[in-house]
Amino acid sequence: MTNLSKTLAYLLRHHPEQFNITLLPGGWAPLAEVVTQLTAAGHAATVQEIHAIVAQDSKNRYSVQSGLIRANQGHSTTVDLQLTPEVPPAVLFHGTATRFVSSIASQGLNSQTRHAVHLSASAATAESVGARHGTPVVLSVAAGQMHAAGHVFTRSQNNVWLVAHVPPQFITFP
Ligand code: HQG
Repeated sequence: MTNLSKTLAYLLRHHPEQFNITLLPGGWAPLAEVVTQLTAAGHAATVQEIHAIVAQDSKNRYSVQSGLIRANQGHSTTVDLQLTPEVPPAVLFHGTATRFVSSIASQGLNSQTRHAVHLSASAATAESVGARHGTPVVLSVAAGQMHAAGHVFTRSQNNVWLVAHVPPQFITFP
């Protein structure tokens, strides 16, 4: 990621207030305002550059529509993404690092600093997520059973499955 795209993620996911921006419902912000505030903060940007970042992002982290932009997921700032609950696949995957496994086995998966636990339909994607933290380990989550037990799942526009918490009894450790 370039510095501008990192700053964009920081603004949209973590600290919009540091750029004098208040996210609208759904986590949206006016694109023109984002460009103005990034530039005012010393991160010179144009609408065209932001469109290019959105289009080229390897993980499809952002959406733009009707002059608004948002991060699809990954927020730590309080946000209601207004996603519609969906029925998840029977099994989803979570990539983590080996050093977190004993804590996860006792507490389950917590959202930590983010607004939700991130799960993926692909074990390979989960492995690369886990590798960001250390030696990766891929956990299987019985999402279908969780859904049947009343846990609410949503799916971001870039296909990340989101849930508030995963109790340990729904996790299979390799
Ligand atoms: C772990 C990236 C101890 C959890 C990725 C993870 C993803 C626990 C870490 C997205 C725990 C949090 C999210 C517990 C959870 N005890 N550790 N009870 N419960 N953990 O970065 O899922 O590049 O906040 O396993 O690709 O790694 O930013 O979450 O290891 O999609 O777009 O606590 O971030 O996308 O780490 O990654 P994170 P994540 P971006």
